[in-house]
Amino acid sequence: MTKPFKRILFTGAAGGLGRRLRPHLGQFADVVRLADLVPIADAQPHEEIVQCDLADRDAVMAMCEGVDAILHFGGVSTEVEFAPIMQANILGMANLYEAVHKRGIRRVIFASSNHTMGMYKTTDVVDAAMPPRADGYYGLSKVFGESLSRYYWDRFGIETVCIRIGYCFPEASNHRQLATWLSLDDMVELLRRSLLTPRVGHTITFGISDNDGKWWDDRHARFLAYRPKDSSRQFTDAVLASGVDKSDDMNDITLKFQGGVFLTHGPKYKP
Ligand code: NAI
Ligand code: 15L
Repeated sequence: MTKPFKRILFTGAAGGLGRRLRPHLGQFADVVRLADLVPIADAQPHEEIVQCDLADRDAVMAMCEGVDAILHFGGVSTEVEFAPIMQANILGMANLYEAVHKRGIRRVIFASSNHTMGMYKTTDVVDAAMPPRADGYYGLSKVFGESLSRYYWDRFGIETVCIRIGYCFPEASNHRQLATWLSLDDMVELLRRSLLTPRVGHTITFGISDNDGKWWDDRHARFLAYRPKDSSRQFTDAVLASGVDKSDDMNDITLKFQGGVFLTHGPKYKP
């Protein structure tokens, strides 16, 4: 069977999502190049393995050789101090797009995050045309990634789908995760639509399943025709029975803002 791409690159392959997505990537390309800062074991016949620090410009250039499309999931994935975020998510993103441009790669799927909008309230409904309101350095680094990829589309015609992933873990176990959950199968489907839709330009889409009480309106990415098959509804009873975050105290910043516990990192919030 002919596959859509000859070779795709997946960065962040040793991470939580990378390990779960790995068995699903072979459908997209003859060769899947898996890259990470840390070693990756057990290459399958269709896989190539590259160890690469995104902050190393020459190594990133080499990592991108012979690649037709990139799924960029590598980097710091949570709120920490600025220095490592700057290296992996800001310098790393700049290195990646420089290589994408020089190597003539036409499309990137970027694992952005809901923390680009973490300072919107949980009573707000956010769409992709609304200004980003990051909740920390991590969210800001993803805003940088979205803007950088926009620049490469406007200036050089390189297409990017930025997926603002909600919470892509096996189970939702609190109210926030019920609103933001994304199943693995829906993630794979969103990647498929992002890779195969003929023209995507620069698109921001929200990576969530068909959950109740969603905070995000995906109207600007409707043309991707992503139809989630799963829903966090399957976890609702267990979350309610657990009694977790029962409070509806809107002075609690982790309930008031979409960023949730990420707001408890870094400098204290001042209204
Ligand atoms: P993770 O932290 O488990 O994996 C990230 C991978 O990136 C790690 O294997 C790490 O070694 C690698 N990495 C870190 N710094 C690097 C560097 N300088 N050079 C090369 N590789 C480096 O994160 P996870 O959960 O797998 O997430 C993957 C991507 O999706 C991340 O970009 C994250 O920000 C994004 N995302 C994930 C969500 C989720 O629900 N899992 C939600 C929103 C966004
Ligand atoms: C993210 O951006 C993180 O990468 C992931 O680990 C989760 O914390 C997720 O957001 C979330 O908002 O729950």
